[in-house]
Amino acid sequence: MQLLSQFLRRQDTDEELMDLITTLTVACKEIALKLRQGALAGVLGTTDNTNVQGESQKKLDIISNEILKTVLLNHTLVAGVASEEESWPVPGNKDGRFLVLFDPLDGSSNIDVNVSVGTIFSILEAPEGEDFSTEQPYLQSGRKQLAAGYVLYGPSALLVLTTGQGVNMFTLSHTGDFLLTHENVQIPEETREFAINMSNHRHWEQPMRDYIGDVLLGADGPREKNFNMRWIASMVAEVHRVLTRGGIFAYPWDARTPKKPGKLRIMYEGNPMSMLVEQAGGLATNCYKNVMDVQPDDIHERVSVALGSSKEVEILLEYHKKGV
Ligand code: AHM
Ligand code: MG
Repeated sequence: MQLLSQFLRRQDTDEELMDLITTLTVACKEIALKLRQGALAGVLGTTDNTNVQGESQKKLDIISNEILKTVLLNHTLVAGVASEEESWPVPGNKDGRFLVLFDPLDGSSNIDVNVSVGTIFSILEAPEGEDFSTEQPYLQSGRKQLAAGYVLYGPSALLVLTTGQGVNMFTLSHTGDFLLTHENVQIPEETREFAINMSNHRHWEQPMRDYIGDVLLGADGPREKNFNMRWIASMVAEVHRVLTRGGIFAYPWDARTPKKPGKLRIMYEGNPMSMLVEQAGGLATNCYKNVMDVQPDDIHERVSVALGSSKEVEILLEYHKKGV
């Protein structure tokens, strides 16, 4: 079985990018360890703090964020980091080549019930001569990502990575190495499985309600086939299912927050997951266009997300075209 480093070398990955990815995995292994210990290490539960988006922070949100910051900002290649849990970007080495953006612990509302969570990351080139404590250098569209991925902390810990040459999965071994276990992952074009938080139905745009309405009619409706539904409430686990066996995952626009297109954040969730999905042959949209073509104006900007099996996402896009 191949080590992550051997695989990246085989793909002719840029040496410095390889170095950075290896460093990221060091932080994720540390997070995996904390998660494994759970209540024994006293790391479960909620703090009195809220993050910049007004969400209450779990102890493990803060611990994971600190681990990633410490490991990455001590690396000379890192010019700065931006995190879902930080109000502002944090500068690193001003001559560093990379910016790293991350959601330290996605799905953390599930921590206390021991459901799978994950670290999502996105790597960008650091533009020269910029101030990396400001938002500007980070506001690059998803198309500019050099690499993206996540580490899913589930029954096994898995690194799912793309450097723009397909998607590959690496399982954390008992020796602490990420070993290649799934090569060149491809999302099936068609699916009978959807994932959406149905409790928000009344707040969606009409095209989304129409689409889901027809899906629910199953074989008796215009789709002429029955669908199954899943909702883990942990995007990283949801996207992992889509990458593994296909499906459509959506967190759409919601009338309760009209100025915020959705719940998920473009820089830490939308863009990295979209790069993985597109690299695996799927589609990742905001219901109107590809997420990675959206130009972000704010480091914590939200985005509607509908991603997964290409033919299914195309059908969803048709409902939205009709609705305009
Ligand atoms: P988080 O980054 O604070 O964990 O929030 C994002 C999560 C996603 O992982 C998941 O898809 C969604 O929030 C679940 O939302 P809901 O609580 O509406 O089911
Ligand atoms: Mg998240």
